[in-house]
Amino acid sequence: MQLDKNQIAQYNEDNLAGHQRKLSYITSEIANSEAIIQKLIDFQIAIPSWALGTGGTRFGRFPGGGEPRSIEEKIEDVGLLHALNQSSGAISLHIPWDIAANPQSIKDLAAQHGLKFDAVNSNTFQDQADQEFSYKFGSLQNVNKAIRKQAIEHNIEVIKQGIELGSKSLTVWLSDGSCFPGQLNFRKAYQNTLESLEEIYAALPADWKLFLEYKCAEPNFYSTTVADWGQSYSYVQKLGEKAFTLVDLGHHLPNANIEQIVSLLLMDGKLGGFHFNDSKYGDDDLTAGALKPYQLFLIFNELVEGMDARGMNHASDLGWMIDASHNVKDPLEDLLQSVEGIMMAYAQALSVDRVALEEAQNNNDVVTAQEILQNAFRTDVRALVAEARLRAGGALSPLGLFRNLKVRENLIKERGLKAISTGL
Ligand code: PSV
Ligand code: MN
Repeated sequence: MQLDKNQIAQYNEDNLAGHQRKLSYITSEIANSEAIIQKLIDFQIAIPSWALGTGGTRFGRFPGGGEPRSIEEKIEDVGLLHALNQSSGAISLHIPWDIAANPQSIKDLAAQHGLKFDAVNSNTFQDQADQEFSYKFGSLQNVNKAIRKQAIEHNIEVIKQGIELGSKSLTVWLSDGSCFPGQLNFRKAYQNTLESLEEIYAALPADWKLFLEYKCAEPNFYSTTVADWGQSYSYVQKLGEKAFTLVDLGHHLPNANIEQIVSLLLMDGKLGGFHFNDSKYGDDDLTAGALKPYQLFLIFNELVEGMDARGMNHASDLGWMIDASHNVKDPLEDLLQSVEGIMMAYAQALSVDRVALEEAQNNNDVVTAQEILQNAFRTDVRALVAEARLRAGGALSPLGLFRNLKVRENLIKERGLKAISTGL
């Protein structure tokens, strides 16, 4: 299914008066609203190819129908999101869940939808039917050199596929670790992993980045070989200037101060990018901003401050991606909600009065500092985000138009009720 520009224009026309009323109020409240709108237009959040279908638990899976059955249909789905919000202009592939048999035609198809290829993701956390050795006891950390070699070669193959598609980064997430005390020599597991990563790093093109994602637990529940930002940082520092830590918001122990982690990684030039989601108990649970929107805002507050301090381009100098998977919502609707949540946190962070905040911090005026942040967070910036979409050619309310045009019903008609997407 492809959206017609006229349908979007008509929908916007019908909803314009209400929007303009809200916009004129917020622009009178926020001094730099025009600059914020411009930054929002530039900001793109990549959609993971595995989030387009239902999933997310190791128990039942309850597909709602019309899921994309091929990489082409996944691109079509991201194209739909991008047409609606003009902020989802990239797709991140997970290999081998998504293999582009004919990279040039896949690249052309993506370009038709205005999409680029974001980071490519390797997968050594599952065994594939045709692979020689099992990853049951780890991949890059494995005590067996031949298994490590197989995992290294897979990552190099993923880089090659990424090159053909125009990706510029590889994300490595390892499920490596141990389930029981005594199973693993931590030091040897670290050293094997480092050596393996060095070989992968050596295969990176000059203009590529390697993102090393960490996760505190699951599927191993005693130790994880890249468990937290400190461990990821230790690896990426040794690897070199093209290696960075990737922060997935769902991968921390409870109450971790993620905004502080972000700030310090950024300060040291070692923050590579994000996997956005929200989380109460486990991994990739919830829509970004669904549960802890203040935390998401505080993270963006550090990002804006830290990126500006280093003269970085907000839109292009870090990798921005969603990583979520849900069982009970329409995946496309959920992704629209996530993008909206992220955009709102970003817009609020852009509206923080940095001069006043710095002054409050220098005067140890804790109350004023807190007020400044809370005021920004409590400001309803939805009209600014909608205005950015409107100017970029998207819909005033992507979710509203999605329902209005019965997009899911159409996808079910095209693909069938039993169409199921690859992924977890
Ligand atoms: C692991 O939980 C993870 O966050 C990694 O990013 C994987 O690539 C993705 O989820 C798989 O769903
Ligand atoms: Mn992730």
